[in-house]
Amino acid sequence: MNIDVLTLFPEMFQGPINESLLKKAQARGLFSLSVTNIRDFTFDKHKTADDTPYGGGSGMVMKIEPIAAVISKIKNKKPACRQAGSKILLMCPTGQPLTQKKVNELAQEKHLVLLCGHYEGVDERVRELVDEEISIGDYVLTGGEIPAMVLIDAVVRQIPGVVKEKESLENDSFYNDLLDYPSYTKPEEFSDEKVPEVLLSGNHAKIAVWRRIQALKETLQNRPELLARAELTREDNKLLEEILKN
Ligand code: 4FV
Repeated sequence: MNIDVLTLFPEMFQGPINESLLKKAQARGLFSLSVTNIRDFTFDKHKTADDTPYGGGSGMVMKIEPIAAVISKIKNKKPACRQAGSKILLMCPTGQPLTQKKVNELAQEKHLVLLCGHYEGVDERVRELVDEEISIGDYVLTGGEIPAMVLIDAVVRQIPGVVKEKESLENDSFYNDLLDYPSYTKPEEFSDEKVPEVLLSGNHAKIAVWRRIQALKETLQNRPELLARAELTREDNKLLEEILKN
C-alpha cells in the first residue's frame, strides 16, 4: 500500500510513523509513506497557503489552489490514482466516524491520499476534490495531522504481515464488535491480586470460554450499544443470559 499525506506541517510525521511496527512495516516494504508539504504548491513569493474567510470571522482558511495543484500532481504521478484502489480522504470533524469496519475497508486499497486540514479548515470547494471525509471523533483538533496518523496506524496494522500473529488482530477490541478480554502477564501475584486461576490451568478450552465471557461482560458494562451490532453465536447468547442472571 502507498500512502500520500498532504499537510502544511510535514515534520509532524517524523516521530510516530518512524517507530515500532510502522517503521518495520516500511522497512519490509509492506507499505510506503510519502509526506508532501502543501506550501510547496504555492506560487506567490509569500508561499500563501491560507487566507481570511469571506464574510468575516476569526481564524484562517486553507486556500484551494495549492491543494488542487498537489492533488492533480499526485493523480498524474500515480496511475493507480486514476484506477480503482485509490482513495483521497479529507480528515475533518464533519467526516464519517472512523470505525474498525472502515479501517478494514480502507486497508484493502492500494493507494490512500490523506489531506490534512488546519486552522479553521479547508475552503469548502476542496470537498469536491476528495472521495471521502473521515473524522476520528467528535472534538476539534488543531489540525488533521494527528487524525491522519491515527488512520495510518489503524490501517497499516491490518496489512497482512504487519502484525505477525493474525490471531492478535482477531482478538482486538472491535474486531468482532466486542471489547477485548483482560490480559495478564508475570508476576502471578501483585499486591494480593492474583492472576485468575483458569489462565494458569493450561486448559485452552476453559481459557477460551473464560475470555469470551470477559469480553461479553466488558462490552455489556462499558459499551452495551456494541452488543446490538455484534455477530453473537448461540453460545454467546447463552453466556450472556448467564451473565445477566448473576
Ligand atoms: C478532525 C477530527 C479535526 C478541525 C479544524 C483541523 C481539525 C482543523 N479531523 N477528525 N476530529 N480537524 O478536529 O479528523 O482544521
